[in-house]
Amino acid sequence: MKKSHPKKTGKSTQNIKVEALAEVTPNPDGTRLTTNQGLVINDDTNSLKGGERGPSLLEDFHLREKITHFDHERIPERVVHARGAAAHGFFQCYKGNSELTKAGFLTDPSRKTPVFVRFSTVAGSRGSSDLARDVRGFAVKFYTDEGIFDLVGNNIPVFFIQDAIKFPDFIHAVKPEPNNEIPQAASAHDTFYDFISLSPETLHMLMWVMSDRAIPRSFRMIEGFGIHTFRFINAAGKSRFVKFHWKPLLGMHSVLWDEAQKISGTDPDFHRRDLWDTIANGGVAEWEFGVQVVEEKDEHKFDFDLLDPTKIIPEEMVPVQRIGKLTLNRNPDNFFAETEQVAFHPGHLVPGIDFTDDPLLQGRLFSYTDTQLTRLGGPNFAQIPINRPTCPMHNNQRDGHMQQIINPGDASYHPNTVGGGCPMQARENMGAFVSYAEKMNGAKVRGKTAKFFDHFSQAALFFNSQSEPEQNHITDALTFELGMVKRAAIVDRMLFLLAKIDAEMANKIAQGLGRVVPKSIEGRLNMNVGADAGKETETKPVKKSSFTSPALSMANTVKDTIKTRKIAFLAGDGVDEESLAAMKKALTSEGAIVAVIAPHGGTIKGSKGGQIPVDFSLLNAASVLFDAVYVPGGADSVAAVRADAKSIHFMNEMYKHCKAIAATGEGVELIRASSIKMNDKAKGKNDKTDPALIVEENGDAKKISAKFIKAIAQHRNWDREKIAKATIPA
Ligand code: HDE
Repeated sequence: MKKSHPKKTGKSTQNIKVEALAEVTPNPDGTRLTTNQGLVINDDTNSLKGGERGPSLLEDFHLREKITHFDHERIPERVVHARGAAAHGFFQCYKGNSELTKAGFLTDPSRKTPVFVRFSTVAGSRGSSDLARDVRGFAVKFYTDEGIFDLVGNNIPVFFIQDAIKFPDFIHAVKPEPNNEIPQAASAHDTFYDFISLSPETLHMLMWVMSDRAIPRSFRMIEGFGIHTFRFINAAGKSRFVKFHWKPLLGMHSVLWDEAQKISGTDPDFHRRDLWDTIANGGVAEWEFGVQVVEEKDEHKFDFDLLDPTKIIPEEMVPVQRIGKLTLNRNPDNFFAETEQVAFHPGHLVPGIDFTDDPLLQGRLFSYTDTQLTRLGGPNFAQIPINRPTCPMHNNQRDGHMQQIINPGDASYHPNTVGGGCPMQARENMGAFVSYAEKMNGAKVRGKTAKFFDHFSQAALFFNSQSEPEQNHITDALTFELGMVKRAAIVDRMLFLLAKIDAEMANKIAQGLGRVVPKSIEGRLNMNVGADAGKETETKPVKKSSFTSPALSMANTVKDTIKTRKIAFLAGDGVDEESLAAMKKALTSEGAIVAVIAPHGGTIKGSKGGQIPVDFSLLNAASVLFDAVYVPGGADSVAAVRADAKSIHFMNEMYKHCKAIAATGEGVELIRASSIKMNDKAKGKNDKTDPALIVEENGDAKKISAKFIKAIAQHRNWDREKIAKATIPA
């Protein structure tokens, strides 16, 4: 039977049926197996030997070629952002923005610019878990008609440090400790907090990294930021400052730390798989592109310096204008060739966009090419298919390792007459990039302006702008992380600094650690004898501001859709078939994905005699991989599910992680059997009504599906957190 190759089916990895995976033929289109020289191979499984039981022969060129290639299959992993996942798609602007910029891809709404986007964690190795508490890289390669534009950003709008010269120190501090390479993909260790506590400029970003943003539900549900202030230049040569934003159409959502840790065990590829499966199943991941624009004349009107990457421009001060949309709709064909070999660079610009003198950005402009030379083996990495511009490319660069271009002709220099003057320079009005003629004057110094030294105002702004559950999560995260730090002096320095951001938060953390917030940190300032000595603000009181920024809280994000949410149905033989089908229809018609989880794999029998396919057995399933759970009725079904105590654990965890839970008919019994406190007269309990706990003992799924959908769209019912902490076992 003719079977198709898995690449062509585009099937997802988790929702895939076993039959579909079996549809692999080693030779789908009749090609012959050959050596790298094109020689057709007759036997790829036996090496050439001197007799059937004799030694392998050196002469076996096929064996040698195959093994040599294998020996060199790995390249150095990225020194940061090693673990990633990527997808192809396109960008389109909503309208012409020619007043702002002359960049073609932002001024011509009819253009669909191809993009390749790579998401990543920062600290972990290639094989680490997706759910590390970490920043997420959000790097976008635009293949524009004017050349490659890379927007190499993160999901947090500020960075830890203000100057590139500190980057190696910072990364050494956060990476596993050098003597034992522990811990992997975790900031909860001494060297990280040693550095943080001695570098108060890191505190604003620390608040973000301790917030829920660092443990996202999905790459598709994170924001993205260019971080640095860039410039837009229009055709008339007018320059404005600009900050870049990506706003996810599904809103921003996160998991709890307890979940993150468990997902790291049950599915360390959770984010990769989520992106892959969404696209493989015909879905898309979408963001709106936003810009905050500041006129040049307003450069100095803020309390912070626009060149300081540890500061945001609050959206309430300068609104984000949404000017286009990014759609990811195609999975890579080959992880190594595309996701691993893609080389981003913040210096890949197109006319209409330019740099500022942000000292972090300036250092990055050197680093990215430098790292690719080692990582991709030489200067010709721009010729790797994923890195090639889609517009014409001609210059006089020649040779080098792995040169792919056969350049004809005898002129490889400029200026020339031998080659007819080609390739020729172009004028600015012919589409050439010309650097913005920014005025520069100043002494050659190592230093920065006074505004760079306020390290606390925006850290406090971020904390004060969070909802109560978000603030609790930050406090818990810091208590957890500092609880892993062994040296008391480091913890004390941290407590002292955190108290400058919010005294109550610091006291709670201190309490959790069994310590008190110190009143001073003797000796700290003396350590800095450089140009910054005595200028840091950590000993000065922080002005408490009443200004908060609602845009900083995830509580205010989009909560109107259940698209691509994964809903678990717990069912066994004898399940109320009608309710199961009705709930499935209601959820899937809103774009959710339903998975039937049963005591055994294969199929289960419905109450009406139907056969219902099982997606996961209880053995393979874990609550943390789903957004919500529904337990349909059917006495036998519920009894079968309940017979495996994992189902009780499943329900308890769903509740503990504040997810939507629904049950109809006998399904309600499974909730009663768990530790969930229900608004349940039968049990004599009458707790506050929980909008995400939806039970209907005497009705079917149709009665409650609308309520269930609404609860799932809310993502979580955080109000439940305290009661769950007190009542649900770990
Ligand atoms: Fe990077 N960064 N970075 N970075 N960065 C790299 O480049 C570096 C910074 C970011 O998916 C490396 O090709 C320095 C800020 C992303 O391939 C390296 C400094 C932001 C990615 C490098 C920074 C980023 C990288 C490692 C301080 C957000 C992954 C491999 C001066 C705006 C790109 C590579 C991908 C990767 C250096 C700071 C984002 C070593 C020196 C700030 C998303 O060149």
